[in-house]
Amino acid sequence: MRLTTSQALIRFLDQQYVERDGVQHRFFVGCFGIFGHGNVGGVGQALFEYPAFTYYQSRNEQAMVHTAAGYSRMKNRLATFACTSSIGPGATNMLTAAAAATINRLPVLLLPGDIFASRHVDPVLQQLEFPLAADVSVNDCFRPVSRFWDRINRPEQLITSLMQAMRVLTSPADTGTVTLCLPQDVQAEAYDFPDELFAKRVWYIPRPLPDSGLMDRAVARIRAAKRPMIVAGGGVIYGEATDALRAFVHATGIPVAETFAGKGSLPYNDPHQLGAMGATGTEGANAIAAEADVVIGIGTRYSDFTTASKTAFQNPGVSFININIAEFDAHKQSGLALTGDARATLDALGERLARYRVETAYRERVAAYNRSWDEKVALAYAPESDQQLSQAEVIGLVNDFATSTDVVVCAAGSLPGDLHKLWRTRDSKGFHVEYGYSCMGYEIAGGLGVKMADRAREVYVMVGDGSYLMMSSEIVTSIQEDVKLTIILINNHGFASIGGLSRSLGTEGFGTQYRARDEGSGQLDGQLLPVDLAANAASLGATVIRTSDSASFAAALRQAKANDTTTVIYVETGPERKMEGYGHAWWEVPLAAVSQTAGVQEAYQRSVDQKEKQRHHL
Ligand SMILES: Cc1ncc(C[n+]2csc(CCOP(=O)(O)OP(=O)(O)O)c2C)c(N)n1
Ligand SMILES: [Mg+2]
Repeated sequence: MRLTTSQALIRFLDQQYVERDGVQHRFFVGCFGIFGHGNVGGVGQALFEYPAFTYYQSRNEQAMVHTAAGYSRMKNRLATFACTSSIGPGATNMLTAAAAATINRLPVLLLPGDIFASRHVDPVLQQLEFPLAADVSVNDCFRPVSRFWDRINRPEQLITSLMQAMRVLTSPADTGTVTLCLPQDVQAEAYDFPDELFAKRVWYIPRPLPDSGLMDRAVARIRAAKRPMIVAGGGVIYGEATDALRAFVHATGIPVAETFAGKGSLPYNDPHQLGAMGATGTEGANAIAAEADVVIGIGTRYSDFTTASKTAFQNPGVSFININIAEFDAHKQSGLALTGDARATLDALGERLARYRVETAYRERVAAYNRSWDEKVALAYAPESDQQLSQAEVIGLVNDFATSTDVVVCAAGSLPGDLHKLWRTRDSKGFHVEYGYSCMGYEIAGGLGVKMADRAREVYVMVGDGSYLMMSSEIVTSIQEDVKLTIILINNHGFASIGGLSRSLGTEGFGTQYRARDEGSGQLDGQLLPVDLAANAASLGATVIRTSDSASFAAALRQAKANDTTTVIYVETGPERKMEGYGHAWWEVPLAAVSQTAGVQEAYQRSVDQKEKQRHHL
């Protein structure tokens, strides 16, 4: 079939399916894009001529990739979008979100335009010339943030490259950002492509089991354990292993603590549920982790927030068993690596562990932690005064109002830690906090993808003023596509999270408030900036409700639910009523070894003490 590179590409994408557990899913639901000279006559023309493959417009290339990632996370990686950009800035705008998708192990297909393969007109508008090597363009920046990268310099290269692209995108172990750079001239060049390229193709997603000998060892180790615990990561949810996990913990009594991506693996009120793990962890999770003799990590990357910067697991004899589809992660913490599918492995382990059960006293202690934590949550939710709301009260109001299947979306600032601790998650897809890259700007763009993936759920995007100012543009896309979001915009006049961090390091919140430059001091410590974010949101087309206290906030939630377009609930929160850290809830950030400030010197000494607790787990 004689087609341009771009036409062949779009036809191919339209025919890709994945199959897991006997169910097929269309893998690409369409293509997001912003056109420029680097793609308008290529991929743009192909989309124009092939409307069955839906084109979606975005305001910002970074945002559209976040939307694709949010969508694929909500679909447990069984579907995603392609994203087309022009060359140069349109392409590099996608870099941040490309890294975010790869870190979060989410499939997205990027199609950045690239400089002319012919080189005849170099330097084309927006080309960065690299004097030492003529085959380098800004798109080479995508290499370290992609799980597969190629540049299609001849139309027929597409044939082999697409097969690798699909293998990686649909591989639970290898998935992440796939980048196919498309030189702008090659996009429009024709070739006689084989018909088979355009036949329906189903990529089978297997559920492989780990090596049987390793399973024997894992079973022996768990049977000998007195204080085993599970750290549930995103892999439990993406692998749809939550029912298997519940059956496993109910049979064995082994408790569960959850990472950010793993929150929702068990309902918040399951008696085996210890809640959030690590630096933002609950009292119970961190107390049990400190004593655990065997830690079973399932689908987790063991980020520093999870391990409390390697201080969480203090039992001198602690060892790790890691169930992970990616060998890379399965070996972390020197773990016994059960490389395999989370669900299949849990089922098989459960069978082999028949009649194993942790001691009753241990179970009861875990159940007591579960109950006492929920009392702390209730206290945090309860209004402290009828003055300004605190962030915890806002979280409580949203959680109390949301139904069990509604979704909270967040990414950066002080909200993720508070949500990790305080959100009562009742459904495995109810907690969507991007905390692999903690990328300010993900919230609204990612939330758009979440809602596109499941329109039956209300999606509550919780976003700070700092993140909102970085990327609120996708409110416009939500109006354009009639994809309703409820956005809770929390204004605390700057970077409260980093302000708190800065104070804890002795640097007094320097540079973290949105204040004018003061003529006297010459610093940014003057008046609060006269920015009206509510008016800003209204100007983008959202319905905006300004709230000031719990009654007006609760009323706004009801009104937002009745609305059928994107609604922004604006609230200013008061000085932080901070949740304290529990147990080994440390997070390592570097501290100045030399300083004139007493606060910095004291903080440095505290960090030296903490560092003594860091372990290598060899
Ligand atoms: C793109 C990006 N830049 C910088 C940071 C570092 N950072 C983390 S939280 C934060 C402040 C977020 O401010 P806001 O959204 O208002 O939330 P708050 O801290 O006030 O809760 C910053 C600057 C980041 N995570 N992402
Ligand atoms: Mg803020």
